[in-house]
Amino acid sequence: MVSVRLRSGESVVFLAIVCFLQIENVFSSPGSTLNIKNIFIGRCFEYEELTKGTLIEPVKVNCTQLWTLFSRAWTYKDPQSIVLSDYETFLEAAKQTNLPEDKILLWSGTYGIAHEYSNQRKRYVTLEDSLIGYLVNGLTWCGMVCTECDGINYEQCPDGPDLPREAHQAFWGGASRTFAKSASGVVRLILTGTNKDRPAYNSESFFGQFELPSFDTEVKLQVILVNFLDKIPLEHCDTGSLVKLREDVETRGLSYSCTENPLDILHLMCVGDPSATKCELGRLLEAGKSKSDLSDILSGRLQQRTKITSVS
Ligand code: N1C
Repeated sequence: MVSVRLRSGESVVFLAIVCFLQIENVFSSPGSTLNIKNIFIGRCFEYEELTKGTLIEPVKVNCTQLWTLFSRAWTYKDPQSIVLSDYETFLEAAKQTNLPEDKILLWSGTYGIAHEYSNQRKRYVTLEDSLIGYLVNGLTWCGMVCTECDGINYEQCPDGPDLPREAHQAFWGGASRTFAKSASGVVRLILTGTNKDRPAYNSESFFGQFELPSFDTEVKLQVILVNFLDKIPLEHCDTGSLVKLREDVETRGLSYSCTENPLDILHLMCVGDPSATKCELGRLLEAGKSKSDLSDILSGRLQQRTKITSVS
């Protein structure tokens, strides 16, 4: 405890600062999501319905039992003390071993575009599209040691940097490892070379630490390097951290390939921002294409023409 002696004017200022800091603290690290139990169990029942007509095989699980296993990992516990093995029983019970071959999509630093691309399990399947990820995606949870409560801290949960590394990584580390172990065939990984604050590949990321080391040796890793519209590409498939990724993948005996802004991803981004210079109209203009090319785009014949051009 810190004791500070203050004159009366100063004490008002001091109190104001303390109040401000406390409000800041509460807002910067919220407590567990209210009604987390109901949300979890509701999502679990909903998952059976959501996955109909998608790449996911029908799922039959005991939702209340899954909540019991999940909550047992962290309720009535100090969040600092949680380790990956605490979640193992839950992960084992909730894992899907029949995930579709060639359809797993991983991401690192590219959550948004990866989920647009996966299209709610219709095109690809991300961890958040699998049962384990879906149940808790976007939720906050942490426990507290208490006798007269439900063992859940709804006031405040420590931020990642306030936790020991193992506690911080416990859930998503275990979930990522479980997911990667079930992946087979071609596995896609979306990275970005346009973020000035982080390299495209970081061996300390969840991907680097938990997914890459967990792949079956038959897995073929296909990197999709996304250069976001109107951002300067800082890395390319054969430069920067992508070189290290290739080495790390090949050292594990896995096959590796990398493509930069493939057309399907580019078109997806252009849907949200059609006037960006990297979008088709801008690209054609930049390439000095004629006005008739532009009218082809408008009449929907672009793709056909592009295919013909690339063959000839
Ligand atoms: O550290 P990252 O990326 O490489 O982790 C992403 C990687 C994905 O392929 C996922 O399968 O690991 C899996 N994963 C999640 O699915 C996930 N959902 C939410 C890892 N982390 C996940 N989160 C939160 O995002 C988690 O709290 C962690 O801190 C970030 C990781 O994001 P990143 O650095 O962009």
